[in-house]
Amino acid sequence: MSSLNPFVALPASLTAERQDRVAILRLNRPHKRNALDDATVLGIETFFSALPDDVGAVMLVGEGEHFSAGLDLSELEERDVQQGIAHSGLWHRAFGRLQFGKAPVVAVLHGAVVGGGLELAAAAHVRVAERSAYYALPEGSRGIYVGGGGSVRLPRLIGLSRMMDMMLTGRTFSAEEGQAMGLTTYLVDQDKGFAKGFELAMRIADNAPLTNFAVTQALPRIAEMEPAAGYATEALMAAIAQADEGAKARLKDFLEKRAPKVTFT
Ligand code: 1HE
Repeated sequence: MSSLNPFVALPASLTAERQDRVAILRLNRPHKRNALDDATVLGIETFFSALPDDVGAVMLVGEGEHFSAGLDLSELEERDVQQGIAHSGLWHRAFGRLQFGKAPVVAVLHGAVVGGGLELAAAAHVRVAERSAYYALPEGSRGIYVGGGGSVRLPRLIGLSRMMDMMLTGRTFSAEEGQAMGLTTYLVDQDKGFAKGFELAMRIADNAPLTNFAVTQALPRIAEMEPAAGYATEALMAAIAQADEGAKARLKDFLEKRAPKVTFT
């Protein structure tokens, strides 16, 4: 392990380290169940803004028994409308940096993944759940509303009706239910999440950078386009990716039998 970037100062609630080409960002406020205060959200923005070029993937994990208890409710002071908009904007900026940053992000979820913690997880590109994970949007019962991009990202992940159900009834979904509804794409036993997440992050870091760019930056935008614009953008992205020297070398490796075949395990 080596220090990620000595020039970036992170708040005490976040720690960053590096293993190979994978950067690991850890929510490290377990005594507050990794509740997200302003300093932590700003730190997330700083971390993803300053990611070194040679980092190929990021892992996002939570220290302690829970991934994150969401918004730090003790900071919910009296805000006027203008301040409320600015606060939500801070979250949007930080999670946008994560989603549209330099490297794909694998989130490993366990314990409570609730409110803003679920919004944070939803901004990642791949989600791995341990069996202890559970998901809720308790904003309804707190008299507030999601503010970290949940209205945009969560209906696309789990469907509008499920999100409405979660917010109106305070319903909690289990790790198995989250997996079945597409909130996560890997479900592993307790304490196996880090190893699975790291294995996936290493594989992602090995991809051609242009392909990772296409998947994380172009694909979600193309998916939102009207089909004719989507096909045209896809054609451009495909042509750019395949013209890359790295892609040509990978194809040559396969055709000359040096690259692994697709396997099913
Ligand atoms: C907190 C927070 C928090 C814990 N803000 N301090 N989120 C919620 O409504 C979830 C609120 N939290 C909980 O329901 C529970 O804490 C948990 C289920 C996550 C964990 O339970 P447990 O029994 O392991 O821990 P605990 O005893 O409840 O909490 C330990 C400490 O963390 C305690 O502080 P202490 O000083 O008494 O030790 C708690 O007060 C503190 N803590 N969660 C502040 N969230 C951009 S808008 C997003 C809107 C939202 O995210 S709303 C959802 C808020």
